[in-house]
Amino acid sequence: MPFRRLVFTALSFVLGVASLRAASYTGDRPNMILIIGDDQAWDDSSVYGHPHLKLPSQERLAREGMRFDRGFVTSSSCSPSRSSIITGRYPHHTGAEQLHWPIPEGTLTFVELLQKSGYWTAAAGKWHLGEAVKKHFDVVKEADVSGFQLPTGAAEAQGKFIQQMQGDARSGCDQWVPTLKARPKDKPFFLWLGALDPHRPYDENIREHPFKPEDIVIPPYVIDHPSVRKDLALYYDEIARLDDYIGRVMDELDRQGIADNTLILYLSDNGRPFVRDKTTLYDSGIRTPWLMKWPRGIKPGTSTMSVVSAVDIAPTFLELAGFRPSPLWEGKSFARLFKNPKVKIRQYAYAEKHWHDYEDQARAVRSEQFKYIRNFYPDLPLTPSADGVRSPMYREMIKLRDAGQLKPHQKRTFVTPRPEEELYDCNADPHELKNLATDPKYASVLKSMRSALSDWQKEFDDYIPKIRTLDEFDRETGLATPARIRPRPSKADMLKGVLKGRPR
Ligand SMILES: [Ca+2]
Repeated sequence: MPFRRLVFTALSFVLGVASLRAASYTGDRPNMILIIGDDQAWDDSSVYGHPHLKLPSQERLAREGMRFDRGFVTSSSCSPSRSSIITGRYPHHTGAEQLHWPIPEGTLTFVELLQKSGYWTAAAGKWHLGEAVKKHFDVVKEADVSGFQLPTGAAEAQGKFIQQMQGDARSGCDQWVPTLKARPKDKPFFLWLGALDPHRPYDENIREHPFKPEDIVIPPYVIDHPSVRKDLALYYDEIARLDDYIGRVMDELDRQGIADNTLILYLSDNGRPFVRDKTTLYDSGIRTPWLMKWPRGIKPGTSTMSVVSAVDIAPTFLELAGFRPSPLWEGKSFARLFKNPKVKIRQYAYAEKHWHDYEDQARAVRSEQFKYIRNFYPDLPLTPSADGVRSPMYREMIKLRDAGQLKPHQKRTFVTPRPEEELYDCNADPHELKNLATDPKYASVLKSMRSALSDWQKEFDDYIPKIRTLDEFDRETGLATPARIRPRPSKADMLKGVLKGRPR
């Protein structure tokens, strides 16, 4: 372990204990519920302007609470994003920055501190954080993901899933309300509620009124095709199913008479599981719907443009639970926004891209208006996640690419080399199509965004690994390569393997 990391880890332990002791509790601490959607892009919601994707529960959260218009996750990848939230650290500091790496034993989480301070802590639904932090929860009701992650053996070779969960259980949300009902009534509680929706794979007819091809909004950087509209409609169906479950949680809080002092935060771990979305550092990958309701502390029907990051959730929740601020947490509490939505919490949000089915390394910094991306492996194409490669959209795009019929923006997922630097005006160009990094008019913006990223990298000891990790799927077919083994080894085990001469 590098010396600075060692110091950090020791400091984490000391500060963790100290902040625990320093906490001053009242008998009236809020209950807190974190609901995490799985792959919902920020704008695939009527709350954020989608004309057809009507989501009554997300609308209710916004109407009865606060809508955040600049909310970002730190990784556009499931487990690294969640690991960053629960540890309150940037992905490269979690020990779990690659997809499927478990959080290492001994890692402090904000949930552990809540638990030690008297909260009842429970998780239900999608887990994806590894075994070590399960003890920070009094109860973990983990959704069965056997029909969700690609299996091994013959089914794997064919790229097929084995479905075991049936019906609404496949949402991953069916244990949310039973968990809330089972809470002890004499303590405050924290719930970590993870959905499997709207992650792939998709089923037809999960809704009484499924979305139709004409309901679909197609981003300009991908193609319009009947199979694409159908696939996106199934994704919308799952977003709507998840929305139903968010509503059931709110209804249960009302039924128990505890809604007034219960905070709900809904966000997604990353963006849309389609091409140039999930796993990328564009807004369609890292910007998330971010809705909070807490009648006692947040004025209804408010919104904020203040930039917030998912790394800010841990210090915010701990502040609300009576903990003092601590440098242990790499984000900043945004609780001040509840009283004044105009307060600036941070000038920039930061995000990281690490291996996710395929190798890549990139970092991004986002201000209220601009996005700067630094691609460290520009020789690699911007391949989507393997489930995206197997999707109808990518299959059609490969056909059109081979026929020379893709438009320039649509080719970007295949083209190498990529630019080392990208700069976008996200207000004027929300799909991030016009790279301004070489435009002299934006030289000063480029300079300040570049400095912001480099300062952050220094402050948080960021680094690019010396050795590349092998792709575990073919970039053209999305089928597994011999490098794929399950369960995926931890970061420590993979590094041990590299030292013994095994490829990584
Ligand atoms: Ca996800």
